[in-house]
Amino acid sequence: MSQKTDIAKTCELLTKSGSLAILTHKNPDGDTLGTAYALWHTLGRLGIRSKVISAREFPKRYSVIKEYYDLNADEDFTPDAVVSVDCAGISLLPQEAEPYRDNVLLAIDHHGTHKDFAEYLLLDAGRESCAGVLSGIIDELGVEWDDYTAKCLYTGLSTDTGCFRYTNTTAESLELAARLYRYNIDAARLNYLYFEEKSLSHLELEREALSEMELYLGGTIALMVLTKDMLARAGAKLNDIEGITPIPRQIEGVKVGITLRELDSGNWKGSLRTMGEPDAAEICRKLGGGGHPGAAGFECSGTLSDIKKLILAETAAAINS
Ligand SMILES: [Mn+2]
Repeated sequence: MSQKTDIAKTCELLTKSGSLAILTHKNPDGDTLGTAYALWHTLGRLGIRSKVISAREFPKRYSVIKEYYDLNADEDFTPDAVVSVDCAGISLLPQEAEPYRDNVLLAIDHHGTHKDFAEYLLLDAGRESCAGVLSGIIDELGVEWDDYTAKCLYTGLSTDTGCFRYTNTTAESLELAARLYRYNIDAARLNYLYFEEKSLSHLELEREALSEMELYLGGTIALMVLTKDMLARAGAKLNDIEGITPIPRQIEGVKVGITLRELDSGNWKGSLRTMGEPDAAEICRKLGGGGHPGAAGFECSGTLSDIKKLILAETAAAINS
């Protein structure tokens, strides 16, 4: 059981450590990366050494914040303590975090479905992004923001809110965005990279997935499947898949958009998107996953047809309840 903690105690934990490892979740997204790099940068300004531990396969669109880290980070030390950001459970840590996973001192998170694994937990489930949670920590630490801090925080804030379009976007999100716009972040360019640019492979994959998309329950559920074969045909890497999961929900009348993707391990990863109602996290929890009301996921083994039946039954039950 994690001990719930507040921002003051979080700052104490962060600053009393001589050096830190910062863990992101696997299949890293803009929020976990933006938060991790902003935390690394902030600690550095306090004279505390840290390094970001993330999956080796890095989403190319975020190189815009990684480049600065790669140029300036000094990873040649053994950390005294470990902190995770935006990670809702120990099973969501990447392989690269293996040496650290049993000794996580502090988890900073915003997932309502967080499953305890760290000694201390700072959880703000009402916050749109982990970057938003971190923005309060940086202020409490008394560290001034700079352009890089702002770029990292904007990356987390904008990607977790779908560029301020999802139901988790609040007045507080937009206030944070307004503050970030006062720095030199070139938001238009970041928005292009995060929300518009697609590789040709991505579009090939999208075309094939769209042609086989299925509708259920009077058109209220749309289900899209991405198999390993489809990825291979399109020449798509993990990098190319980001941004594909919101597609099924874009169809008029669809309440729940489901994407099932075959993983290298043969397992299936499900991603659900809703308008917050029905609660995607509640549905995914039935299959051992979790997330947010508007966006959630799960991973399981089995045949595609069995998993389809399972997730469609749970989704239909949630829509009909
Ligand atoms: Mn997040």
